[in-house]
Amino acid sequence: MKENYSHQEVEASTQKIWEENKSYLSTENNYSKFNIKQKTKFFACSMLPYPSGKLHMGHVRNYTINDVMTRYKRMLGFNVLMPMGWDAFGMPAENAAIKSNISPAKWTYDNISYMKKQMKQLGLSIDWSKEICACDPKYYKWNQWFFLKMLEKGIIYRKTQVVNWDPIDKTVLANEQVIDGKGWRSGALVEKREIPGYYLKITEYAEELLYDIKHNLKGWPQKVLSMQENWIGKSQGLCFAFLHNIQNENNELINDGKLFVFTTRADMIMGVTFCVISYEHPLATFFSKINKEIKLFVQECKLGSTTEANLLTKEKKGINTGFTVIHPINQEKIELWISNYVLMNYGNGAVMGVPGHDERDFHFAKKYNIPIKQIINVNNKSYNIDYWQDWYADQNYSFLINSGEFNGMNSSEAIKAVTDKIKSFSLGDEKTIWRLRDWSISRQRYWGTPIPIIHCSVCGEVPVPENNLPVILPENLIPKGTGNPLNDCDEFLHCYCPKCDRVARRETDTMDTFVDSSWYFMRYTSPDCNNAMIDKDKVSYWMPVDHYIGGIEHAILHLLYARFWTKLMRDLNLINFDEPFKNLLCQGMVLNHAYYRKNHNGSIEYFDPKNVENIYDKNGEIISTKLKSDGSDVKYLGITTMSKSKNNGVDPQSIINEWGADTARIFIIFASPPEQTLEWSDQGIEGAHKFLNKLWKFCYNHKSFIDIKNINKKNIFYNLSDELKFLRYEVYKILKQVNYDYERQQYNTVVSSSMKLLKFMENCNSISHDKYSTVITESISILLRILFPIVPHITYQIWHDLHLNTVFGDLLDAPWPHIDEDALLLDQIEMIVQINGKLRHKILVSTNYDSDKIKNIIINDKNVLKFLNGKDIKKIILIPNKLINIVI
Ligand code: ANZ
Ligand code: ZN
Repeated sequence: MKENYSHQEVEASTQKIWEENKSYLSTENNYSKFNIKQKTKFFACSMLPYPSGKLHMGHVRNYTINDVMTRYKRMLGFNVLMPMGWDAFGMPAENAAIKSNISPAKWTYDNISYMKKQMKQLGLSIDWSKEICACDPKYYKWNQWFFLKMLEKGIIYRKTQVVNWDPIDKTVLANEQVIDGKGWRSGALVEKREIPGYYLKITEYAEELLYDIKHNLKGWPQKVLSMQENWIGKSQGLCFAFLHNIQNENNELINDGKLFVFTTRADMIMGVTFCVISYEHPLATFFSKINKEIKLFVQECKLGSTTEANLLTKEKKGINTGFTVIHPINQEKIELWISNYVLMNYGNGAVMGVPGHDERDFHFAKKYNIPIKQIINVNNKSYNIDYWQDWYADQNYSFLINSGEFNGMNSSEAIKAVTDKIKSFSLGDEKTIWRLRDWSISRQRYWGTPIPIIHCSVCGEVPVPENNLPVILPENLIPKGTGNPLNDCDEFLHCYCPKCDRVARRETDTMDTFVDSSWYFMRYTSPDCNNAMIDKDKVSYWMPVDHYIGGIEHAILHLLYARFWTKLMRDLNLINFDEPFKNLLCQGMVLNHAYYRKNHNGSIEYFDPKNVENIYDKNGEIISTKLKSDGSDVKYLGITTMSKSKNNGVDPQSIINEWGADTARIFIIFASPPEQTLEWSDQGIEGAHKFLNKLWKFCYNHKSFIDIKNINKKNIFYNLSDELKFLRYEVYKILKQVNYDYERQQYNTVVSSSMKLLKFMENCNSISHDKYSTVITESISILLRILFPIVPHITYQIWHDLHLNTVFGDLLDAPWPHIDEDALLLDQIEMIVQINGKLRHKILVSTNYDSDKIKNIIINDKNVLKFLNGKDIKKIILIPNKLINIVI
């Protein structure tokens, strides 16, 4: 063993050994060495990265957590799999191509090879034989195959979709490319266009997706489950009609004279003072034909983005149509309004306005002077029309007033009574509606899976025959930002109709990249399978994923689509389980300080924290911050997510180079529990490195004590000194805690426990005792094993150098240490040592000792002596089995 720890040497040589031994190659037939029983599989998987260029700290954190989990499980005897792949299709590659004039393919493959190298340097236990890449035809062929199957089954259908159209660049924009209603590149006012696209019927699975959230995802964070539940948004209510006699140009009643609305609060029907329709409602379309003002209003509403989120935050505007509809219970005339707060594609695109008790309606009515009517009451609360109070919408303690025959009813009684009445008039019925929409999978982009469709002038849209798959995406095109370059690529466009053999045109839309990420984790189990989407045996061996790890930003769409896709594959008999991920861990964000300065022209410039110096006051509070280069002032923004835009990212590569992968890993693991945010700290990195140095040094200094002959002998640990007994007691107490923490993924406290353990070992003075070697060998072997999942290189090297593999085998598969219950059965007890009433120390003493002996031990203890500092002891008070107070 070398005297000094060199992370470069250690990491390079251990990584080489693992590479040569193919240490992370997984198989489905992994029998334990020691018995014939097959090992239990454990599949832990990180959300696959987008190959953006180089790893960022968020990646490093994600994969380190994954790696720690996998290595730990492997030592417990599980047959583990940790794969990796690339979410290699998507827009950033196109944007990079526009900027630097290289093809998205080249850009992507270069990034992949760099990031893969970085992952290897991190010492991740990835089985690279399972690697998949979304832009590889070997992979996306099966997106296409599955598309055809879904089309056959009627799960995929074609309809028009509204898209953002940039009239200058003549291209469709993604929502994130629309900034303040303008195209990101051209600055042109974005228009809405209707074009055809393919949809997947996820709504047909809404009920099951919801059911499984409630019953079959016990290993998921509650927060993610609620987000998914809200997204699916099951809503039960009453759909009913207000009658009217509004007629179109041809004197025909519009919609048969019925304005249908959907409400979840039928109990409030007597509070209706107006109705509101969406500006896209057929009635609104008619009104804008006959009324100029309405026409202008509708046009104004149409501008801007198409997303629901944007609509919800927009200022609520309305216009009175001048028409009325009839209230179904009291026959009163009700004003009809148009507003941008009603969504056309939810419910009926029309609502009943109850301004007395719905907050949105309340503000709308106040803005436009529409009457407000109180119809529900809560005892002892007084209603004031001037401002909104939350109890106005109360459903638990309220009862109806001013509601005729429904007066005095509580909410649920009234909902039932109103519903029955409406039904008896044949004006409506109970209805369940969903927020979830079918999944639009067509993208008017180049860098994605080509949709396997051929357009024939005679036969229409014809699916590409299965045996002609894959439809290969040309890799040499360079998008210019003015539309999909496939549209100009004759080689790609030109084809023959599979039905009639006429010259035809290939579809140029590609698939949403969420398709790629909806099933890649299954493909990991058989990435080379070329006659099927997945190898049935292998997928049924490995799936479901035992632990899925990734960012909370994917809590909704990616995870919902992956769950849906799994159910589709099940219904095609490809797999036989319902849910893809048993457990889910969403790791927290990585944060760093951020500094900025407002420049003369008003722009904000952010500075890399590396280049900024903090000036502290006596209490350690920052008083000013300056640029190191020229001492000029910059402002401190606070701690925030590491990001390019704030210039506060820390490049993992520089940390690996300077401090080593193990330091980076242990810092990240130690800094906070996986689910919580992690604050970057340079001192933290230094501290982590110091600890690894200490570990190395301790092991180096004890190499001559290593006693591999006796370590496995039965009954070796008797006749120990008290101190050695205490040490073993501490070792096993810590091991017990560590086991518990590993199981609940509380890895940060595994690190603090390891630090504590090393301290105990360092403080043990029984070097001359004849059992010291055995006890210290045992302690070292346990410490190295509990640290191995976190810092695999240094521990692997030491393990090897101390020849511990000759007793326990290779550290990768070394058996996890068993708890020696005897070591925990201490005939000793922990006593608190106070000096002048202040807690100064804790000490373990034998329960057999009398008080004189205990006093004697305590006043001679190194730590206590430090506090006594040579002063005379006036009195010693001893409370047996508890406490000793020394008065000086
Ligand atoms: C009157 C009312 C009073 C309502 C009240 C709610 C609360 P959830 O639960 O999310 O499904 N609504 C119906 N269709 C709408 C549309 N297309 N655009 C905007 N809002 C619409 O919401 C259902 C409620 O949202 C419905 O019940 C309706 O307003 C409104 F105190 O009717 B409610
Ligand atoms: Zn044809």
